[in-house]
Amino acid sequence: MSAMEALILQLHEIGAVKFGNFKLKSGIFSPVYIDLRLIVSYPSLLTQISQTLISSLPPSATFDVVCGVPYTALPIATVVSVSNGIPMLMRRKEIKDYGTSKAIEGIFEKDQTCLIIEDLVTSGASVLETAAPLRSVGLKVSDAVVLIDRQQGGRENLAENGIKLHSMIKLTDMVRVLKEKGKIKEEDELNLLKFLEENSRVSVPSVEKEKPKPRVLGFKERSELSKNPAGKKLFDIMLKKETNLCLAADVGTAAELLEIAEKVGPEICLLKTHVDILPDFTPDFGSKLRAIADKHKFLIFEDRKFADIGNTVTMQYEGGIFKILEWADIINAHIISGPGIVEGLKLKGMPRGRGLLLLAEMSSAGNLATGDYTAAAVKIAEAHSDFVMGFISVNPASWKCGYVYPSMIHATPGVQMVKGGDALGQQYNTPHSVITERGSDIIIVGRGIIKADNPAETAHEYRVQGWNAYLEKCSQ
Ligand code: S5P
Repeated sequence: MSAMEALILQLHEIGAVKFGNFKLKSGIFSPVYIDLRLIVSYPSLLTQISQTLISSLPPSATFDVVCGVPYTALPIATVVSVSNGIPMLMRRKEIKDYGTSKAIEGIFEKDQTCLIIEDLVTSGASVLETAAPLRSVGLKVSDAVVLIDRQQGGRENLAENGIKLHSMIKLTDMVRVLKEKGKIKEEDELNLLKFLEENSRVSVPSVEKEKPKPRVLGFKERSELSKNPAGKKLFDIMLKKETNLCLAADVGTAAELLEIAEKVGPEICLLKTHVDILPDFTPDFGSKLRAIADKHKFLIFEDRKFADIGNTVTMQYEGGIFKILEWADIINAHIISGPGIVEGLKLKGMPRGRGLLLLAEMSSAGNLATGDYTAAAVKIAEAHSDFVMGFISVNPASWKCGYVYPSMIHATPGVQMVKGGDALGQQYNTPHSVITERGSDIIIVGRGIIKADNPAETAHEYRVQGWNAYLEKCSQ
């Protein structure tokens, strides 16, 4: 008895192949039903299948990595990988909308070739669904190997997409062997041959073809969607002034701050302060800055990074020396203490038309605002979208981008003309990359402008780069 015949008999014995009248996913009735999920319960069979799969490949099918089609072929691919020492990749069926959002997990290099491993092929749609994300990350896919080919068009559909299908067992061979060994009746064999004749080409369902990309909404449409007055105002200012530049005015004194606000004011939509670094802060600082902001039409953002419980932040927001509530249009907060912090700040800020940015991500190396933490910030923002106007974020495209949450504004710190960092963990990206690749809305620039010989001129350059990147994104 050949190895293939022995394998067919074993599959039949464990109940992985059944004859009768079965309704398939596509709605059609089939005289045979194949369920290969069972093989995980038979380790020696799983090993045998994995070894035969690889040894049945022709020498022309060369590859560097293997990838199983989720889910049934994952254990097969794992055994192939482990027993042959070939690195494996995994394709995520559900892509996380936070963290790295990778569709392909594992290490590979561009232009490496990946062999797709599948348990059963009908139309080939599942293989194509796995080939698409592999190809989109730069891998080559030219061959797929399958345990059973149902001979219903998969081979042809895959060939049309540049993938050669290698099958260990064809359905007709399986039926012939089972008939010869007395496992099925002649009637079963005839039924199956008739079925295959009538269903020789199952087409790839159209839903599996590429979906159109969502359109990027402009600031005008997004302003209409914003539920927060400060958020709406900021969208409108950006559009009117044609700037998405925020100056991080981290200068040494209040006097210097008011001076730079006056000079750079025409270039910016937002001015960000850290009032607790100003040794000459006086109670009239807020009204002086407010006057400059009104003159040059920008909003004021106090980067206070509130982090305490709800009750404490209400006092920190309106009281103390700084009386932030009086003069800052926008504040920000960490979510480490939970949603109570937003409720506390909202209590004070909402009646004054203020807005809150949540720190969903940070720009500094090794920060902990990633993954589940970022996702939690999004949840809290959704629950308070009347007060939360957006996020401090670094790579929003990897979790939620403008067209997913068009009402939310994304403002990104860590921006300079060249990529790099400082000695204390700050990490810089360029204006173009922040707005286009990372999917943000506003560039927050500090030392890139304030340490320049001519801050006003330099701010103008950042403004042009940031705005052009926004226009480029909208035209895509
Ligand atoms: O993750 C963050 C969040 C903020 S608000 N990383 C940051 O750098 N910031 C602030 O952005 C930081 O406090 C500083 O005011 C500014 C960046 O300044 P720069 O000089 O590095 O451009």
